[in-house]
Amino acid sequence: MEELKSIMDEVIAGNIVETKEGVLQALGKGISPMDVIDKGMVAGLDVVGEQFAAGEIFLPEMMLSAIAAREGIAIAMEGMQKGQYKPRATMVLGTVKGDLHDIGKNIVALFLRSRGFEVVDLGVDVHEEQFISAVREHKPDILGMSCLMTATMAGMKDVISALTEAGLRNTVKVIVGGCPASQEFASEIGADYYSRDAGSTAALLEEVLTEIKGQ
Ligand code: B1M
Repeated sequence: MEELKSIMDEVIAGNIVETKEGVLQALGKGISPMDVIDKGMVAGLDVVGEQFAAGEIFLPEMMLSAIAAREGIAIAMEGMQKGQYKPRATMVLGTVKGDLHDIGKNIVALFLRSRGFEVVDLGVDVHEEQFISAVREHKPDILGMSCLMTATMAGMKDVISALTEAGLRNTVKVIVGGCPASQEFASEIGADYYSRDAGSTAALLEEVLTEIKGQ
C-alpha cells in the first residue's frame, strides 16, 4: 500500500515531521493503526537495522529513524487505546539492565493493554532489584522481559535467579522476548514462555490466562 511504503521511507530517512504526517494521512484513510505500525514504521526500522549492521549508516542516523518511528507509533497508539482498556490480569514489563531499546516493548505493552491486560511498565535498563520490588508491590500474574542485544540477554537470567532467591519464582509466569531471544534461550534460563512478536504475545497470554485463571 502506497501510504505504508511512504511511512516506511520517511522512517528510513529519519524524517520525523513527514513520518507523523504520513501516519495521520494513513489513519485518516482508514488504514488500521496496527498496519501503520507494523507495515510502516517497524518495516522501516528493520531496514535501518540492516543498514546499521552493514555500516551503511551510523548511530545518529539510526537515532533519527528511531525518533521518527517512536513519534509515529505514539500517534497510531492513541487510535488503538481509546475505549479498549479493561484490566483482566497484570503484567510487570521492562527492558533488562544495560538495554535502552524500548520501541518493541512499548508495542507489546500496547497490544496487551488493548486486550485488557494491566501492564506495569518499568521502562528500560531495569535491574533485577527493580523487577523484584515491582513483583512484590503489584503481585502480577506475569513478568515480561524484553532485550534487544546479545550483550544484555544474561540480564534475563539474573532476574529469574533473583526471583527464585526471593521466593517469588512460583508466583509469576515469566515471558521473555526481543530479537536475540528464542524458545531455546527461554528454556535454558528457566523462563516459562518465549514470544516472537507483539501479536503472538497477546495470543499466548490469552492461553496463559486461561491456564492460570480459568478465564
Ligand atoms: Co540499537 N541495536 N543500539 N538502537 N537498534 C539493534 C538492536 C541492533 C540489532 C542493530 C544492528 O546492529 N543490526 C544492535 C544489537 C546487536 C546485537 O546485540 N546483536 C543494536 C546496537 C548494537 C545498539 C547500540 C550498542 C549502538 C551503539 O551505541 N553503538 C546502542 C545500544 C544502546 C543500549 O541499549 N545500551 C543502540 C541504540 C539504539 C537507538 C537508541 C539508536 C535506538 C533505540 C531507540 C529506542 O528503542 N527507544 C536503536 C534502534 C532503533 C535499533 C534497531 C534499528 C531497531 C529496534 C527496534 O525498535 N525494532 C535495531 C535493529 C533491528 O532490530 N532491526 C537495533 C522495532 C521493534 C518493533 O522490534 O524491538 O524486536 P523489536 O520488538 C518486537 C519483538 O522483538 C518482540 O515484539 C516486538 C514487537 O513485535 N518483543 C517482545 C520485544 N520485546 C518483547 C517482550 C516480550 C515479547 C515479545 O515479552 C515480554
